[in-house]
Amino acid sequence: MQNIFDTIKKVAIKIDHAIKTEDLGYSNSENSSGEDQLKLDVQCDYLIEEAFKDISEVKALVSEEKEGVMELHDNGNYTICYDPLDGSSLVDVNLSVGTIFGIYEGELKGENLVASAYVVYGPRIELIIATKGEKPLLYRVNEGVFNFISEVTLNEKGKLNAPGGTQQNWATYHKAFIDSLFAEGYRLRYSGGMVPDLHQILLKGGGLFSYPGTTDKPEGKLRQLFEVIPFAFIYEQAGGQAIDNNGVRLMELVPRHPHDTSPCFFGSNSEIDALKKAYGVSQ
Ligand code: AHM
Ligand code: MG
Repeated sequence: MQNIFDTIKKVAIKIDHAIKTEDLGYSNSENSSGEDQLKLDVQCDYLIEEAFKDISEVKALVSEEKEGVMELHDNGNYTICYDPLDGSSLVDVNLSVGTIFGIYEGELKGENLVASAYVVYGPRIELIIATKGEKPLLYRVNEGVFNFISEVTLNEKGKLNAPGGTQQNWATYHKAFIDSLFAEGYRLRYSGGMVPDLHQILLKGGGLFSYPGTTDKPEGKLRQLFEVIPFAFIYEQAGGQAIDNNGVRLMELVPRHPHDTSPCFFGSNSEIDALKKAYGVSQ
């Protein structure tokens, strides 16, 4: 596994360089979710594929930017599911973006995720790595090297509210709940990139990030294998919770297709407990 984390560190530096130097135009292709791919999405996907292809522990790769599973080494133990450049449409306005990795052993489902990691490309490059039974670890790049900074722990209750999805398409009970948080004094913190938005809540001690099912997207937008499950693992390891609209732990998700999505809510305990109450789902 260390080999995989070292590879993530190396490729993160290359992706950061690509973000800073590559063409920001569209490619001539769509990804599996029907979204136009930027040249940068395709380039970052290629950098990750190249970085992992000779690592014998890696059985297969599944990417947000590829249709199917890319088999690598028959005897490898791990399948790495990744979103090469989450929030890539924010690069042209110079906001932070990220890369997300979920490392699975066996069948691709939440309970088989054994580690996850994400990189934030912002004013600085930061990396969070989470493994079973341990608090997530924060690293920051200094002169091309990732240095360990600290463990990350969520407080029981936070102050930030990051409400995703188009409000016009929210359910009334969801809008009422989000409004109640603001009425209680929560502050809006939402950039439109789940990596920096979830990173901010994690490092500032807590709050709520939501991307609900909406009338136009009843199953939400965020993808289970590369986005939802890896972050659910990190939030739980940090002492928080991550659930779907039925109050079920996102770690229990079993995707039927690599690109399946799910409504998702990540936060510290107080906000997630309040959300369960508002949604009328069990505690
Ligand atoms: P992407 O993987 O195509 O970049 O999409 C994921 C991003 C998330 O980072 C963010 O939370 C969400 O899409 C925002 O989407 P929207 O603005 O469509 O609500
Ligand atoms: Mg994404």
